[in-house]
Amino acid sequence: MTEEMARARRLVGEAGRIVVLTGAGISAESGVPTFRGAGGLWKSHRSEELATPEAFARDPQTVWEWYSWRRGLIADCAPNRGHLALARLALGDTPTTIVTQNVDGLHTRAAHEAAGSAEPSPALPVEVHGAIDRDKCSACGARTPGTTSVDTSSHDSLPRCAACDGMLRPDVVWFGEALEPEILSRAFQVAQDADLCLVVGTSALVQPAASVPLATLQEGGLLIVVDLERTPLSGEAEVSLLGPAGELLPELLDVEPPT
Ligand code: BJW
Ligand code: ZN
Repeated sequence: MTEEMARARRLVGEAGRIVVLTGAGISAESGVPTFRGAGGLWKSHRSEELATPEAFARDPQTVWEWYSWRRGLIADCAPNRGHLALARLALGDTPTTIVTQNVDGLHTRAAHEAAGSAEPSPALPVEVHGAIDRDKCSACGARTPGTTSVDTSSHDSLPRCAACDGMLRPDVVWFGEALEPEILSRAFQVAQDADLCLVVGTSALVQPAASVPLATLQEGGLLIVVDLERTPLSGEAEVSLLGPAGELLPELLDVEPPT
């Protein structure tokens, strides 16, 4: 075991309350593409043409095609050892909240898998950017389970709200849109209350989510960063562990399934 890993394990063992902030990197080993970097979604797709309300207003067919493709891709993925290690941590004795920027639902699936017949709720994530498997009406805001097999062949075939006939859209947060205020304040509150923040697989470029770990630091807590590369938060971290989350998290957290 490296000295860094040993130090990080000590910090986890000593923590009274933990917050975890995850990003796309934790799901990379499950086969979900990240956004930035080599192989990232933004390499082949321009974010402003797909992940903004203006893009949806201009060309909803193209936006729906992209999200339908991603829904299908994610449906074929499963939580990896990193998601499961975090879920077991959250189901254990140290109060832990998982805050995720991911919309893929893999933390939720890991929570159910790790809990077995026990209560999964302590391991259910705070999803600050929404969930790709839900739809939201762009007119009245009603939320519904995601339309399966969206017919993107024409503008008129796109899914519509049963209540008001407005256009449905994926229930995710696009650039320029506000995050749900209650969800965002919950994320900052748990970060403030934590004495350790574990940041996993995020480039920490997208605000306001990237500032969640700063709330822990501002209250005198510590940071551990787990990522393939150094990120803007690495300089603030007590320990920076470089490598794949699916390998590092089980070693760092060393948590057994609940009996
Ligand atoms: C591994 C690994 C492995 C790989 N193991 N590691 C302040 C300053 C500047 C700009 C702003 C600001 N405040 C707001 C803004 C604007 C904007 C923003 O932040 N822009 C910056 C990019 C410049 N923010 C917003 O617009 C937000 N809204 C807002 O602030 O509204 C204000 C408002 C208030 C009131 C009224 C109206 C408005 C909204 C942001 C929404 C972000 N949405 C997306 C899309 C979600 C839907 C979808 O999935 O399609 O969220 S963008 C995308 O980025 C997605 C992600 O959640 C998010 C973060 O990405 P993440 O997770 O960090 O992924 P990557 O790919 O960037 O990084 C992966 C990391 O993993 C890397 O570090 C790899 O090394 C690592 N890795 N494999 C470990 N195996
Ligand atoms: Zn509606």
